[in-house]
Amino acid sequence: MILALAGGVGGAKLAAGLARVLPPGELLVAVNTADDFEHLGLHISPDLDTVMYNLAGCHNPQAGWGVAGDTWEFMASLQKLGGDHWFRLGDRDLATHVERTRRLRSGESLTRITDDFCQALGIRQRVVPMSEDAVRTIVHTDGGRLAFQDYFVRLRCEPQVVRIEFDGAGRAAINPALDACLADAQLRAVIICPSNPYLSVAPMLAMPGLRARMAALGAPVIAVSPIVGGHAIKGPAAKLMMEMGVEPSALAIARHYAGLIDVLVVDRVDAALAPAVSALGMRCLVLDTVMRTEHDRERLADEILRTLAP
Ligand code: FO1
Repeated sequence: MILALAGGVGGAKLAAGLARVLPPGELLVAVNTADDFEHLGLHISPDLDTVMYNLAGCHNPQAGWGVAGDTWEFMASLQKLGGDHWFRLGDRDLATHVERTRRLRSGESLTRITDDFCQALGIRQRVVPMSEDAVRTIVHTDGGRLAFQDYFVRLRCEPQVVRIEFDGAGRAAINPALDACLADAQLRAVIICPSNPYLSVAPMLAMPGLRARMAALGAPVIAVSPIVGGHAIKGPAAKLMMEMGVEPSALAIARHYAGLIDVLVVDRVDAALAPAVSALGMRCLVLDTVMRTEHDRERLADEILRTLAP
């Protein structure tokens, strides 16, 4: 069994690669839900959907989020009516949010709904929200306190970040499937996908017990650096690090995860950092980590899995 922790586009890409190389019953993808929010009366779970669409192979490859070939008639009509149009919901994607919201309101769990959506999309691996409890990322910036999607999408990550809060994380119960996976004697590794460590992975690790359980595992915890050559592959990770006084580098990612991970996967361009990463008490694995093509995702997943004991 392999447990992957994912959030955002980088996480979804590696999760999709793992799904291609592992037997379906041997992968659990636990997904960040701290980016979730209520918008236009709908419950939006961006990271769950990004993982789901990537595993189903129907993701929009340009944006990374949303559905391939989607149309924007709903958004255009909404804009005409003077409605909020800063968060773009494609016509096909909209069906996911409407149906999820309807089922949540009728009392079904996000886990159950996600299971059913995955089945409907032909996904054979298990994808679960990190928790059923609401955890919400609040970004404290030079412009004040912002809900995550206001910071990320509406303001395009422009405000300077002072600190990040995960409202509700301290009271959130780990998803029972994630809990069971961590207790499973067959667990071969936990892979922290190349998701933003501060925005996508940190909310998961802020849930009581998760970090300690991972640090105490017999199985290796492997993280893939989302910083390559001092830059984030996608998104605001490098900008955020600078604003928080950290020089963006794969070594800074190693320091960030020190005490939790056994292995850090860095890109070949960062090979020179390997001795400094190892000096932090973890193994440094140097691979091609940039996933431009579907083949890259599969190859990276395969190379990581090959390093595990049989
Ligand atoms: N990201 C954007 O930058 N702009 C959008 O308009 C946008 C809409 C959107 C709709 C549905 C969805 O599932 C994701 C969407 N995202 C959009 C991506 C998303 O907000 C972020 O990538 C994640 O929350 C960060 O991981």
